[in-house]
Amino acid sequence: MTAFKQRVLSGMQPTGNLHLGNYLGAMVNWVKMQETHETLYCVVDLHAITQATSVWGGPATLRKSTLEVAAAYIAAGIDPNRSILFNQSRVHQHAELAWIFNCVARLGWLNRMTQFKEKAGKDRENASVGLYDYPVLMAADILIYHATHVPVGDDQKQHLELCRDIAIKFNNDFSVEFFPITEPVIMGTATRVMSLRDGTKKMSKSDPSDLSRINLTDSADDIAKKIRKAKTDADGLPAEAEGLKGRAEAENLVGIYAALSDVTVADVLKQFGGGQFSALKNALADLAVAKLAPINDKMVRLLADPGYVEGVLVDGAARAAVIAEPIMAETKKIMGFV
Ligand code: AQP
Repeated sequence: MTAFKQRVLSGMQPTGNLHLGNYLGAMVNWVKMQETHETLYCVVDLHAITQATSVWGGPATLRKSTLEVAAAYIAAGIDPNRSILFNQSRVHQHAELAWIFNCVARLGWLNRMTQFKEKAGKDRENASVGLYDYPVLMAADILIYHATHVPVGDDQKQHLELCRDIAIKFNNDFSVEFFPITEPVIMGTATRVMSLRDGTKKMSKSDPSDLSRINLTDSADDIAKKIRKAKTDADGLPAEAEGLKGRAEAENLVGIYAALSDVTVADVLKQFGGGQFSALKNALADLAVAKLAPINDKMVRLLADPGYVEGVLVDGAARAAVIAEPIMAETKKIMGFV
């Protein structure tokens, strides 16, 4: 069995403000993994353009959002000296490997992807081919670095299974052990943060209601307002986690509190169980502001010097390409390209 270097890759789309779901589901783990792994984090701008131009906003917005997401990474604790931080479109091997993987992945595999069905909605015929192909590009993002671990939120589980299927098929087709079988890292108490307005929907950048999510750039007043208005049910908070079953909104608020304070759901219920939601909501608003305000302040300071942020991306892309180029060259050699 080939021993692969422990390497982490993950990314987020520059399609709007990052929110608490992106932060707790993925970024908190990204920061921790810098301690234990070689880490690469990218702003996945090629993924952003898979949606309608009205969603990603066109050239000026793409540029601005890419720098904002990169600034958010740094502000949340990604150290550009320790991690390789870059934007995907600067390293052309992502797109090159994606083409090869298009010829490895099977239509039947892609037809099962639930995120495409959700994002394409009823107007499926009008969705871009890129949106359909999104998981194949994601597999290329990961495997072009031979990444062994990918920290993501729970919603990305199916895409990571596809990435493993592509690696296995490539290795089998060419009788090699070239691509690693990547492990998803889905950890923490908030792997799926739900909308504050509807506990059955995940918190998402594209939800039309801004009240549904806490953005990393929200002011303290906005955060407090959104948490105060968060949907709950008529019962108070239970003393035990069992009592949260079937109560999606209550479970979500308790889970967010647990994740932000780095304690268990049981610990939160020890403190707030038996009481009304208002006590938990007040404490949660204070906690969210305490955690997010320093990130927001740092983002504002970083974005005052966009040249610095862009320089980080340019430097990161050069370092990423040093890893990607030989893996691309070897892939072509294995396949017989002259
Ligand atoms: N609600 C969530 N809870 C936990 N993790 C989440 N992630 C996203 N939403 C939640 C994780 O954040 C990472 C980056 O996601 P992305 O920006 O690439 O795209 P997404 O998953 O499509 O995020 P959104 O907010 O839902 O964007 P839109 O609305 O544009 O589709 C991933 O690791 C994801 O798991």
